[in-house]
Amino acid sequence: MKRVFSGVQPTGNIHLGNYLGALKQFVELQNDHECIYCIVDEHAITVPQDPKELRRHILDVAALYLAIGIDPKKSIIFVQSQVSGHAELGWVLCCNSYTGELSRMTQFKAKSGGKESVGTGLLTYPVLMAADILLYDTDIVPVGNDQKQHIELTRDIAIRINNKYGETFVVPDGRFMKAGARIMALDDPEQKMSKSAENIHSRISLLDEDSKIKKSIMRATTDSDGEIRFDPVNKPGVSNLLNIYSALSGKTVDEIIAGQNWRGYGDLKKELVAVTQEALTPIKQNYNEIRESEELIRILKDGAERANAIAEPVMKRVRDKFGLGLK
Ligand code: ATP
Ligand code: LTN
Repeated sequence: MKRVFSGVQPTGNIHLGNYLGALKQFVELQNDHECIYCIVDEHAITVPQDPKELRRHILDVAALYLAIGIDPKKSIIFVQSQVSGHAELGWVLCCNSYTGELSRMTQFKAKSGGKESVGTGLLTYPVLMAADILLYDTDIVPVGNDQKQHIELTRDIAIRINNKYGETFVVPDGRFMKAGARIMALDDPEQKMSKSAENIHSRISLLDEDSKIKKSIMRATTDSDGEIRFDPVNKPGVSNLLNIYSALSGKTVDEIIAGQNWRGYGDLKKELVAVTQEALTPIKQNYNEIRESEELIRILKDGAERANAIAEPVMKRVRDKFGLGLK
């Protein structure tokens, strides 16, 4: 069985972009792959976090993992900082990466742009991500399109070390959804839907009430020609709505357009509201049952043990290849 690894930051507001780009794949993959899903709290602290909130968000994401259908009997779910190999391997990889390649990363440029001082963690963020992946001899990494560059970097670092020290790491592949890989902000379809955007109507969070879902979709930015057509360059707003519809319903964009006698964007938006509400209702119900249960902590502790059992032999291999420590 091929091994799958992915991670989500515990930074609140998990949204439709996260779900359709990444989380939905997590569920699909668990039947015929060995899956490891991480809550990457060490990535979250690359920007300032309130400690109490961070702890809360870790459990929020864990509960969401379960609520969308990740089954802890099939998949490992755990918190990054509970397995020390991530930070340890992160350091080894830092010593084998270059400031030049890291400062070229789009996400780094976006997050550091315009700031007077930039934390080192923001620069080395993708190296820690590479460590997450390589620590488990991962074959497949399901993520959204925005992580493509980081997966490439992970591959480059793995190949570089394999060439220099002999076969050390499995070189992983990214896995991207057809329809959901890049969901755009509802209020500005030139930007990706993001947790941190100020306008709450730019995104739909997985736990949003039906009334909020309706409001956000009905006021989504479109254009003035009134034609329902998939054309991301000239009609990014409408194309984004079609994309979300397609990813949620499993229908192709052509099927959606041909399936009804649409009378305008209002019609499309109303249908999308219904499809979204229907998809999120069971997730919200599951979430509320799971979030307060004692079981959650037990699952995460058990997950960390199972993850560590896979990570430790890989770390030993790395120490041996690099001549670290004692034999
Ligand atoms: P955000 O940009 O919303 O703050 P993020 O990318 O910083 O999110 P994560 O929570 O770690 O942080 O992302 C989890 C997963 O969601 C990643 O695989 C990422 O590629 C994916 N993802 C994030 N935004 C989108 C989007 N708009 N469309 C599709 N996938 C996305
Ligand atoms: N960088 C990712 C989150 C992330 C991740 C990972 C994804 C951290 N470690 C390992 C896949 C595999 C993000 O910002 N979305």
